[in-house]
Amino acid sequence: MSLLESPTAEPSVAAPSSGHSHNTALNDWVQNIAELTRPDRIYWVDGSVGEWDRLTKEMVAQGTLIRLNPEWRPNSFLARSDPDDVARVEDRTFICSTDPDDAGPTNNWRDPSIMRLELSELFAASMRGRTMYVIPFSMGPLGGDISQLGVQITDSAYVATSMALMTRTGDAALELIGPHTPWVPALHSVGAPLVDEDGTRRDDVAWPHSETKYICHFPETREIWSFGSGYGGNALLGKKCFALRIASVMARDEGWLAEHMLIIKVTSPENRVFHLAAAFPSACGKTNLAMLAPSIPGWKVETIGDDIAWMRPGTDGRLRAINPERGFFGVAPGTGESTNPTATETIWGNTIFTNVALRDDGDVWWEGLTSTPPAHATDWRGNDWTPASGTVAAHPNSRFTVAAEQCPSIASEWDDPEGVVIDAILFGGRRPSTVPLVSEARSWPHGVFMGATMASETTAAATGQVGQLRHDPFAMLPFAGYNMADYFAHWIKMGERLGENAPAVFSVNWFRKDADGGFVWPGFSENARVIEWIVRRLEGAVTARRTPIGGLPLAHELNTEGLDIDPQALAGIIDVEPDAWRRECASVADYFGTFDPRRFPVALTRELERLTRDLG
Ligand code: GTP
Ligand code: SPV
Ligand code: MN
Repeated sequence: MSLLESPTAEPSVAAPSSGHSHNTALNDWVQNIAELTRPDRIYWVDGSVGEWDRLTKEMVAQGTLIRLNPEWRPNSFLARSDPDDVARVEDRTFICSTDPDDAGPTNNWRDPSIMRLELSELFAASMRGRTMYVIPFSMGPLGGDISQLGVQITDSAYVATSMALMTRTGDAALELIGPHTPWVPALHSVGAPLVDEDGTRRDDVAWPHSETKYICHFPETREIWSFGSGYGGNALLGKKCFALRIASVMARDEGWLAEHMLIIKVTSPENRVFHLAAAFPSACGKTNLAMLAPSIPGWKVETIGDDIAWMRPGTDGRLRAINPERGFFGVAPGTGESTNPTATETIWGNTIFTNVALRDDGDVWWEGLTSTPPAHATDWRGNDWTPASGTVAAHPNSRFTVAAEQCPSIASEWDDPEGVVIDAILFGGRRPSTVPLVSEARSWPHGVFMGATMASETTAAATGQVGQLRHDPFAMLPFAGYNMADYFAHWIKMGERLGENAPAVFSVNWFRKDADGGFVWPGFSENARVIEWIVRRLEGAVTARRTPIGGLPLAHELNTEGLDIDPQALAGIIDVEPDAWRRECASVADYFGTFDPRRFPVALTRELERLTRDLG
């Protein structure tokens, strides 16, 4: 049966393949949402290959997807979004806790009962003429102790197929939701009904969305309501909404961590294995580091996750991490043979591309994929494009969506429900000045200070100005589901609980610029040299020069063999500039002052006092 076949007047609640859930609350929720949103039909996603084929065919017929030339890119598709729906909308993202102080000064807050009313009005009849997809999913390996279950309702087939790549969806997840199993309801509508109040039917467009957008989280009842956008983190609700905003609240309550971090497995030339987690803000290099192909001989990096880490102390008292996702939603521009060959291999096929350019031969292209652009292409808006056009061919936040299994560097442990033991945590952002290439925290509270004082230049991953330096603590500014001061306190507490077993903490910065505005550090595969120094520190094999800001490498202990970098330039990025750091302290003091002192951990105030004093 065609999914978008002839409409019926009343929603039919018969599930085509999977039948209903064993969970009454889930069945009731689906029924209630159908009554509210009034879709033409309800479809329970089963997660089968046949379903993928059917849905993608439907979307090609509808104009939402363009099938790429299978010779170059089998079973792959291009979607072009509406130009007004291209990234996360932070100013439309809300934490709806009863007490506004529980959302804190870094989040937008709405009263939950008022928001619920407003959303109910927006969602009323919002799916008329459309299919309502019910997507059971697991964040994390199916049945794992650290994993969590959710169900997304959406009226977008693009979202349904993307969820199938990004999470473990379908019957297998549905089966795990027993009569008393907790699950997170995640409701999504693009907010573009095909039938009006008066019954007038209109044709669908390639990328339906609404001018009115709301990405709402109810931390106390663990619910997500997202309206009006079909793009990325706004719409794939397992990702930022669940795995970060809602999960961070669960983690606070239950004593674990839900973080905006990649996870890698590093094997040294001596065959010793280490696992690192790293928090960098959006579009600041997580996918690149997660898929690092080291430039230095003997080192191996394997991928466990590229965006989110859930970390919990294990029975042995050590911190264990899983990647709750099943795929990558990676930034396309800047991803190419020279920067991230592993990613270009990963996306050989079975990939959904969004807002990249279309080559005349039916393959995709974006800035940085190849050094020579195609002579002619169709840009992300669907217009003719040539290198002389003076515009970008791919949107700066264009993305690829692909299953993690396709990544040639995926670690065998990536699917292990027990997770991996984390040896070190890295914090980094785009800092053109001040912050050195790498430094080591002297203690857990100092490491939490490094995370809390992170700042980074904004990127195209969110709507708004690009290139503005802003505080982005733990790379979680847009993703913490509760008061950031409480979040800092939770990190301090986790360190107390982990004690001796707490991972080491480092700050890294690939983005220092010289006077001409060029990057000082070559980055990408050369970042392996910094990883080597970090691992050698874990082994106690190299020295960290003690400075007020933390432990810095000695130039001769950083492996620069075969590296083309001016020694003086390198010395400049592994040093402390006292004046710049004094200004940093002033900015951090102002920033810390924005939090409620009753919630703000005194350990961080002490760290700032110590740094200020030590700088003299
Ligand atoms: P989200 O998926 O948005 O959370 O971001 P991410 O951190 O995974 O972003 P990603 O790794 O895709 O970042 C891509 C951008 O970072 C591209 O513009 C890259 O060129 C740039 N980038 C990544 N690594 C480096 C590096 O080592 N040096 C420099 N200069 N740029 C880098
Ligand atoms: C980010 O912005 O950090 C992303 C992309 O990972 S999105 O899923 O759109 O939030
Ligand atoms: Mn991200």
